[in-house]
Amino acid sequence: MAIILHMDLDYFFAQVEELDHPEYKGKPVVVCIYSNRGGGSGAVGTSNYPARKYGVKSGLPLALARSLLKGVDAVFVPARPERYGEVSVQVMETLAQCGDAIEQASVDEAFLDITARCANDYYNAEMVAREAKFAILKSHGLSCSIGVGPNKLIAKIASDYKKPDGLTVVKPEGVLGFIGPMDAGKIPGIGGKTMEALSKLGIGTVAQLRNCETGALAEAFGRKMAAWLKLAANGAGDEYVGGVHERRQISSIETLKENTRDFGTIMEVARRLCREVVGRATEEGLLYGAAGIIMIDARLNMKTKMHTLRQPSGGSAELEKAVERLAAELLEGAGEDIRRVGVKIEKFSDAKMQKRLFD
Ligand code: DCP
Ligand code: CA
Ligand code: CA
Repeated sequence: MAIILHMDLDYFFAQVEELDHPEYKGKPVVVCIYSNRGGGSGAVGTSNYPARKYGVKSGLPLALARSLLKGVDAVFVPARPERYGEVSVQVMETLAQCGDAIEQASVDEAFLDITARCANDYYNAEMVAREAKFAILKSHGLSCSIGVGPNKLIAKIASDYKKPDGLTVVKPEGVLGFIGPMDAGKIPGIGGKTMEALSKLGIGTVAQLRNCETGALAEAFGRKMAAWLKLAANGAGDEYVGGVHERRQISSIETLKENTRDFGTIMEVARRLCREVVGRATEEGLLYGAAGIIMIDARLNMKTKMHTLRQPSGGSAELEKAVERLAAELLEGAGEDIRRVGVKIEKFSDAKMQKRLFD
C-alpha cells in the first residue's frame, strides 16, 4: 500500500506578499486581481488570515472586500503572477527532495509519493511530513498544510483539514472514521451542483453517501458517476503520483459583440483572453514558448497565426505584444468581418527548466 503526502501552501499569493513586504505582517492583506473594466474593479485572488476574519476571501468582488475592511488598516496589493510562479517552482524543488515521485496539482499544491521514503510506516511518514514543512519554511519562509494518507484523495482532504500550518495523518484504518462525518462536498470533485442533487436524496455527509443505495445514486447521476461517488465515499482513490502532466496548449476564444474588422475592438477582447490564458498557465507552473491568435470570420473560416518567442515567458505583457502584431497581420488580409477571436499559448516548459537556463 502506498503512502501519499499532499502539500498546500497557506494563503499562497498573500503569503508571498507578506514575505516580500515584511511591513505587511499582522495587517489584513488582500491580493487583488483587477478586471479590464478599470476603476479598481476586480476580484480577491486571496487574502491572509487576518483579512479572512473580516469575511474577505478568494473570489469576492473587490468593492465588497473594501467595504468589509472599511476603517481597517488593511493592505490591498495587485497580484504578481510571475513572482508567485517563481516561488512555486522553488518550493516544488524543495518538496521533491522529501519523496520519490512528485505531481504538482496547482500553483501551490503537490502530491508526493513517500512510500519508500518512510518504509511504508505511518510513524515515519509523519516525520517526513514534518521535515517537509520545516524545509519549506526554512528555505523559502513559507508555511504550508500537509495531509498524509493511503491515496491522493485522502491526502488532499487531510491537508485541508487543519489550516494554516496544519499536519494531518490518516492511517488506512482511520480513513472511514475520518471522512465519514464530513460534508460530502469536502470530497474534491463534488461541487455545488452535485451536492444539491445529493441533498435531494437526503445525503449530506460522506457516511450517508457511503450507506446510500447504489441504485438511487445511479438513477440520479448515471452508473459511472454513481460508482465513483461510492468509491470516494469509501475513501478509495488514486495512488499513482505522476510527473507534471504535459499540456500541449492553453487557449481561450470568445464571440465578439458584433462582427467587426476594427483592430481596437478586437484587441480589447484579445488582451483579456491573453491575461486569462496566462493565468491558467501560471496556475500550472508553466511558461509558454509560443503565442498565437485565432480568428473566425463571419463565414466561419478559421485562421490562426503563431509566433515563437525568443525565450519562454510567464507574463501576459509578452503575449499581448505578440498577439497584437499577429492580429494586425491577420486583419490586413481579412476579406470578411471577424466573428470570434481567440488566443492560445503552447510550447510549454515548466518554470523549473527556465531556472536552470539562468543558473
Ligand atoms: N486563487 C485565485 N482565485 C481563486 C482561488 C485561488 O486567484 N478564486 C489563487 C490565489 C491563491 C492560490 O490560487 O493564493 C491558491 O489557492 P488556494 O485555494 O490554495 O487558497 P490559498 O492558498 O490562498 O489559501 P489556503 O490557505 O486556504 O490554502
Ligand atoms: Ca493554498
Ligand atoms: Ca491550493
